[in-house]
Amino acid sequence: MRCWVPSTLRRARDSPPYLFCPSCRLPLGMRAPCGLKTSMNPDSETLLVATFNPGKLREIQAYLASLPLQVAGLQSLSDVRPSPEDGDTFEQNARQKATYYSRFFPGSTLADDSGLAVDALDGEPGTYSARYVSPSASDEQRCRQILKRLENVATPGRTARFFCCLALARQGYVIQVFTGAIEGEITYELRGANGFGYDPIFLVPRLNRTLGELSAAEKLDISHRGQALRKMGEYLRQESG
Ligand code: ITT
Repeated sequence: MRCWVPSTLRRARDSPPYLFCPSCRLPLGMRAPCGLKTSMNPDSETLLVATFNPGKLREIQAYLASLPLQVAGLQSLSDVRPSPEDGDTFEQNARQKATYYSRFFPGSTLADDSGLAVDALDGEPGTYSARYVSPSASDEQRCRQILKRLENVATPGRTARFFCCLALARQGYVIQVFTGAIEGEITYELRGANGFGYDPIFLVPRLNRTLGELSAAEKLDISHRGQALRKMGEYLRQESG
């Protein structure tokens, strides 16, 4: 099997004393396809997934499990305050978060900014999706508020889409961004207990199921985040080639 280590990750270890697995040539400390796992300090070979949202984290981790990377969460950065997030677009916010956290982490940093845009609400909640209703509101309260505001809107007018922008950064610089979007409709009631956020009110018309009624794998296959993650995976593969 051909080993690959994204050159975006490789750059930081151009200088010694980095050691490589004698079998697959991956830098020691990575989860190597050859099966050899070492305990060398993995920090510079680890991808930091910079999100406080457990739902996002689960989905990103599920995808990253297929890549030869070690993954760290924000809990590995002690005493770092949350990133500011005051951009006007998903891309600006993703770049801002990735840049900010990457200054505190020796490896690469991945940030996700995403949200729901409802056409009948002029694109709301958009970049305010996580703070909609109030910062302390529950996912269910946010979903119910959307349903309430669409009370008088019939189905052709209930179109909506999820956006996701992923930004990959290193030492304060964005390396690349990846985007994904999925079209759907807002339901009339909450349906399904899977996923997170607005999934129970987001209907995928061709499946006649909400994202909350899909399994994690089914959602990842079609979702805004799944699309962006696959673009990132492809980019990392090409970079390593
Ligand atoms: P981080 O900034 O720490 O990553 P956050 O939840 O604050 O976490 P965002 O600012 O990107 O992240 O807000 C995204 C919100 O959009 C999220 O809280 C959900 O309410 C919603 N959202 C994003 N992706 C979603 C998905 O796949 N399914 C359902 N809701 C989603």
